[in-house]
This record gives sequence, C-alpha cells and structure tokens, in this order.
Amino acid sequence: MTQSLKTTVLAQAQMLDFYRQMTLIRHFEERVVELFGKGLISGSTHPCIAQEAIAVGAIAAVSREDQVLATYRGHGQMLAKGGDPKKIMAEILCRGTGYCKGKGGSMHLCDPEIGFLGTNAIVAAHIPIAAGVALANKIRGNGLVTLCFFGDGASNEGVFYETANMAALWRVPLVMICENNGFAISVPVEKAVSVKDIAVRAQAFGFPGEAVDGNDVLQVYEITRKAVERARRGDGPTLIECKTVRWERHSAISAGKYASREEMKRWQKTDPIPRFRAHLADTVRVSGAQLESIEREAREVGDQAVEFALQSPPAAESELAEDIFA
Ligand SMILES: Cc1ncc(C[n+]2csc(CCOP(=O)(O)OP(=O)(O)O)c2C)c(N)n1
Repeated sequence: MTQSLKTTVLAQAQMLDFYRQMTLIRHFEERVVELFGKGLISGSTHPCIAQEAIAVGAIAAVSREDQVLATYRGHGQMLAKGGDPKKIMAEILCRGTGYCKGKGGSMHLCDPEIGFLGTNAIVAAHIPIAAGVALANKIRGNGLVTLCFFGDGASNEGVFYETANMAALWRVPLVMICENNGFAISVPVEKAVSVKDIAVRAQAFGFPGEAVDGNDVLQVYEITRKAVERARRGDGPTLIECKTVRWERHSAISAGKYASREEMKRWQKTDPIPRFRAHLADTVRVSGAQLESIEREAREVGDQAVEFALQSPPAAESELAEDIFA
C-alpha cells in the first residue's frame, strides 16, 4: 500500500467528477439488481457494487482513445470510459437501442468508438486479447495504452501467466489491473491463491507489480497514472492489484443474500463512496449541498437510462443474423 486518500492532490473539479462517476455507477448497478429481480434481465448480470473506485480511478488515468477490456462485471468500467448510460442499460435489457443492438446483453458490452473493447463472459479470456491490442498499438506506434481489468480468480488461469510473459518480453503498453474482491464465485481468495499479494506475481516475469487499496479512488488513480506513463514511454507492462471487497454475492441472482449480517456490516465499512465523500467534505471543503446535487444528478441519469431502456423495443427479429461471425 503506498499512500492514503488524504495525500493525493488533484484539482477539485476532477475529484468531483470522480465522485459523480462513482455515485452514478452505484445507482446504475442498484437499478440493474432491481430490474433483474423483476425478471427483466435475461441470463445473468454481475454488479460491481463496492468496486466503483477501481473503475473510476484507473480509467481517469487514460484518454478516450486508449483502450479498456473488462470482465462480465464491467458495467462500471464502460460508464467510466464514457459509455452512454442509456445505451448500456438498453444493452443489459437486450433492447435494439443497446450498444450491441441487444444481442450481447450484460456480459458483452462493447464500443470501439470510445476505446471500450468489450466485456467478456469467459474468465481471463480477454487478458491475452488485451495484450494483442497492446501489441498492435506498439507495432503501429500510435502511443496508445491498454488497460485490462480481471478478477483474483482470473489471475489463477494459465492465460494470465502466458500473457504476462509475452507482454514483458515484447514490452507491450499494457496495464493489468486485478480487482481482488476476495472471492471467485464462492471460493475465498485465501483458499485459491498461494501468495498474500497477487501483485508479486509480476516479479516472476520481470515487471513491476503493486498492491493498492482499491477502495481509495485517489490511490487507484495515482498508481494507474504511473503505470500508464511507464507503458507510454515504451517500458512495458505493470500489474496493479486493487484490493477491495465484494459484498454482494457473485451475481444479481443472489444479491442481498450475504454470508452473515456481521460480515455484511464489516464489509460495508469499506465502502469507497462514503469514504471519498468524507474526504471531499472534510479535506477538500466541498459543501454538503454540492455533494447532494451530484448525488441527485447521478440518480436522475441512472433513472433516465432505465426509462430509455424500458421504452426501447427488443432486438428486431429481422436483424438476428446480422453482425454475427460464423
Ligand atoms: C473459463 C471459465 N471458467 C469458469 C467460468 C465460471 N465463472 C464465472 S465467474 C467465475 C469466477 C471468477 O472470479 P474472479 O476472477 O475473482 O472475478 P469476480 O467474479 O470476483 O469479479 C467463474 C469461475 C467461466 N465463466 N469461464
């Protein structure tokens, strides 16, 4: 762990934007869980509730053109990359107005226009894809950097190691961001990972790895900014492990069914949003009225996204065979 929330100095406007994004993602995800409970979402959906600081802090360190790849728990990352909340919600509800015309759903969100190269339902499958994107950037000499988000469980998959080796060997501009939320479905990280910090695994491949407090948006921003600079300079990949807590169960199907009340209370103390709010109020001296106005606006944007999606027609039957690779 390097530094705490209190020591990073950023422009107030940028910090307020972090808060706006985090509150939007939280409200958006709460509405997704609610819609799932009403049977309006087909298949499965995996909320990133409590992990908002990672998406917001890390993605703030890259430009619109830089690329992001994420997992099925990736709604927050797409919002942070500048995705339109209406089109994301429409895709989650499989509507024709969604980013992938309703054919992808919650786990297959994509928009190359904003450098969001997709969420992926197969654990770790996008890690080598991200390295391929980074290699293409290097060959083209376009100066772009690729961020790849994945879970602690994914860091046990063989492709993680193969990718780490090749990314280091070829010094590709890749930042590997492990969201260690303590669980892979129901398996606690202590029972599946042999080391205390997943970040140390980078050492085996000769590139830097650092563990940070993933519930501290400023710390995530700062560490990613340095990794992105390193990648742009041509010095190769970095592994960042963001330690966080998944307080919901794995997917929305069992949302709210915590292991125990005590555990839930302990986990919720780590919530990145009230923590950052307190920092903004106490240290940055943002007024309560201003924070409330940001929260109100986030709720409105999330609710408008739901309205838009619910009013949109489903994917048209006549288009079912379009945009498909066979
Ligand atoms: C290759 C593969 N194996 C198994 C699964 C089933 N599965 C879906 S999510 C998941 C757990 C992944 O945990 P982690 O990487 O820690 O990410 P988290 O869900 O905690 O964000 C598993 C095993 C899958 N989708 N793909």
